[in-house]
Amino acid sequence: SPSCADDKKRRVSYYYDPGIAPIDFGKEHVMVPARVAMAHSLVGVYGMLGDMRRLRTRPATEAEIRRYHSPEYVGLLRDLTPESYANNASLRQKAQEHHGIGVGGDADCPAFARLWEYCRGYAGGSLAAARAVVDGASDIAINWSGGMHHACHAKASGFCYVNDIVLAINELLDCFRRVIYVDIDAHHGDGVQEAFVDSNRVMTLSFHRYDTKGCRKWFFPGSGDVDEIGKDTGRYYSLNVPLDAGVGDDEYHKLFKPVVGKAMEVFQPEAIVLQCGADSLSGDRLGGMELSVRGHAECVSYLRSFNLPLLLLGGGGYTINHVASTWCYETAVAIGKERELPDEIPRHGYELFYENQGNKLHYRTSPAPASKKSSNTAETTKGKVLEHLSEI
Ligand code: ZLM
Ligand code: CA
Ligand code: ZN
Repeated sequence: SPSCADDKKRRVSYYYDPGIAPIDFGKEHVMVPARVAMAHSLVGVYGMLGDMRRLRTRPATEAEIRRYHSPEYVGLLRDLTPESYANNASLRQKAQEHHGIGVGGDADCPAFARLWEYCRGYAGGSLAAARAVVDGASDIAINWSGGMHHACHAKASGFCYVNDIVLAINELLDCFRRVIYVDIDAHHGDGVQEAFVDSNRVMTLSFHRYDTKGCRKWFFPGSGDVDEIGKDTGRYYSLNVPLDAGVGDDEYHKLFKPVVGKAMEVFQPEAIVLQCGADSLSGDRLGGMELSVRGHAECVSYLRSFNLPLLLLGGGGYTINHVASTWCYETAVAIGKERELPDEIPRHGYELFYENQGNKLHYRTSPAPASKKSSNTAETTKGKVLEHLSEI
């Protein structure tokens, strides 16, 4: 169980592939893979690379990706390029109609240059991270380029093509009896939930913004109601914590700690996977939530304190300077050096990106105080989730 003063060091592995920097989803697309390069650059300038084992790995193979995705879909990802998409009508039609890729100039999941390389890279990173904790070489393994929680068996969705999380969890299941998956991205972790919906060896627990169905300001992907709890053998092993827009640190942690604490107690996992989507931060272009960097990172500290093998993955995050600040700080939390990071961002080549946050890691947030109504809703939600957990 978690202890407060948690000064014990952890052996940390870290994956970074410089091939991510030039990946471009298209002009003005909100998903900017270069944010991972920015985070890496901060991790370097803060002197943390020497505190971690660097995971050097090959890209995931087609066979590894087929462990979850359909052969047809994997073949399509391999063959899709902007050129084949433009020139091969049957390939294009297959991509659009059956596999969620393309469709319109503002597509969530476009066919961009080096798409296959990108997918193999981030999936390879999450597989290497899983193997690093399986073989006991590391206590914590980090892949900020992973965390693509919406990708399905045969379909791309919400900027995600290959579900590296499902691949990594399957790798963990070869060695651990039970794995808990916690998802703090502002969006519902629907792809991971779907993959393990009938399993009692994987508990999925997503915190996300959720607007009741039929609501005018419906938030993607629209699933993740508190009453979605899994099927058959997996009943009570999929859990969801829907939140209102605007939730800040205090309200978030009134739910996060009791719910995650109870889940750890009743499920007794042997490993933890934490998707650290940074679109739940204050000021994100898409998320509409109000977490501070410390509030977000508190989720990492809390899960770290259970002293179980821990995978830290990335995810969403659309105000890229906030994303990089957060993942840098969370890397420090993993190695136990967060108190040693100066708040002033050192010069490192990307410093201009941080000007509108005053060149501070911990940029200022201004969450509105929680309303009576939203506090009541949160209490009700907490009660329902704890009730589901009491069925285990
Ligand atoms: N339109 N360009 C989170 C995934 C969220 C579906 C409504 C596209 C956007 C968004 C794309 C440049 C994670 C939906 C949105 C506009 C159908 C979503 C390209 C702006 C742009 O300017 C944009 C032309 C684009 C996409 C906004 N898409 C905002 N929200 C969501 C997907 C992924 O964070 O959870 C994990 C990585 N899609 O709401 C539409 C219904 C496409
Ligand atoms: Ca989530
Ligand atoms: Zn998201």
